[in-house]
Amino acid sequence: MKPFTYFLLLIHLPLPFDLFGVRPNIIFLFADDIRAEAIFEIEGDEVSTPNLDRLGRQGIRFTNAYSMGALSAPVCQASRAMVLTGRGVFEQEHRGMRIPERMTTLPEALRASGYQTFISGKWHNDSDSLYRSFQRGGTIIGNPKPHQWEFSARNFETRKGFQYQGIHSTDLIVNEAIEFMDASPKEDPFFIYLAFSAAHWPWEAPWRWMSQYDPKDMDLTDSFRGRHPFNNGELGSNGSTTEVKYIPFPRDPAKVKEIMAAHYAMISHMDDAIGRLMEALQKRSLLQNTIVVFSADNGLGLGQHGLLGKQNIYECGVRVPLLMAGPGVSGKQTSEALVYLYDIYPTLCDLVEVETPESVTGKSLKPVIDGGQQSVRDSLLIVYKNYMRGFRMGPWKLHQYHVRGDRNELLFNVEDDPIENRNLADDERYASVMRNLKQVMQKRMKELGDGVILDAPDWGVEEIPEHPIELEYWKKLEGKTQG
Ligand SMILES: [Ca+2]
Repeated sequence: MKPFTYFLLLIHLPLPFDLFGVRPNIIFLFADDIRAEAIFEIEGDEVSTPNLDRLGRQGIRFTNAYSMGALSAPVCQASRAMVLTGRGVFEQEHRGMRIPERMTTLPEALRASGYQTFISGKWHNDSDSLYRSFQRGGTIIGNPKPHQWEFSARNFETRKGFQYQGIHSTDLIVNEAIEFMDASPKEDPFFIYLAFSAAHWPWEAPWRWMSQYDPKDMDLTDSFRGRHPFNNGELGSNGSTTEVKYIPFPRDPAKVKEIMAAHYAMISHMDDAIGRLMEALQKRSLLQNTIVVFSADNGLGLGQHGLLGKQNIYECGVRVPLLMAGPGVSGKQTSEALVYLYDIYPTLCDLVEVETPESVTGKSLKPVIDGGQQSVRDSLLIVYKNYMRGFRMGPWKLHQYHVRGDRNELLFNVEDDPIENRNLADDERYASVMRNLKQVMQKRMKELGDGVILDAPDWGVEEIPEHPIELEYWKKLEGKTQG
């Protein structure tokens, strides 16, 4: 064979990185509190995200990506632990607060395979796992309070806490990532984990973006309600357990629109910063050899079903944007495969040919990315404390609620009705669908380590106390969490 033909053959075959050169870099952009339909242009409402749209077109978008939920009110902590460990919510310790050494984190696995690992932004888990995972880091942020440009933080390198005052947290962490790219040794691939504070409360962005969104122009979805039809266990005395408790029942549409406008401005500002990061990659000729992942830890209810926040199992709370682009991920793809956030870990390992650690139980999406498979699982279980269980299979989503003896169930066809606006649970035509779903759901629950027995009078489990009592309870038990 002529050397040239041989070369042509080689470039069409996947190359073992160990033998033929450096593995691709990875940038993991992890946003906070962004529901799927706020980002993806096809489903999208009024949020402008040109850079994320472009990335989505270059790679693959997973339109059925979910956080599995949480067994405690700070749902982000469980979600981040799942992403970092590649394990489900029932396979965490301390509800994700602490990541024990026996669970190898994604950055830890990459680091062991020669990656330079870097973090900037939010870390809601323990300190030991943070330093096990990353060699380098910038500003570690808890929740920016009182402002996105003024908050207490920790310097990763000195390990010291300090009072940050400066540019918006979004610009800060993107700048730190660019500085890291310039300082990192060129012979090694890098893994950059950028955990945005956007678009979590406080909802603040520079005026250029705030001025683009007039609260009066915001469209409330058809699923907007003044209050939730029944107690889901997390409504609290004034209607919310979260930072948005200042909009009591019945929700005031004008107030919800104010939050929407600021939240969307924050997303557009983050998109602009991501654009800057992509430009920086291009200028350094790194774009072709970098896998970019974008996702969010959970969604955010903004008046849907009368709910605010993310302590729920509706699509607005648990379905998140997920896109991947770069080497090994060909463009213009959309996948409807049912995906958990904790599948990202084994997927990235497969894409860069790093062996997935045994502690990982997520499923690699590489067969879907390569086009050989349509899906990696037949159904998804979604969890919130011991009050709520959701089950997605085919076009169906079944909700089960148990709050101190009160039971409720809802059924939606989320393919026809993605905002879960038409409850079919009381329609006799769907009685057998519901029975079947519930049966499979119970089976999958057992497989996933869920102790709930749906037919038992008390679900066969103890009630997990309501937030914020619960937070105090866990703090006392475990010591203070970091961030
Ligand atoms: Ca969050």
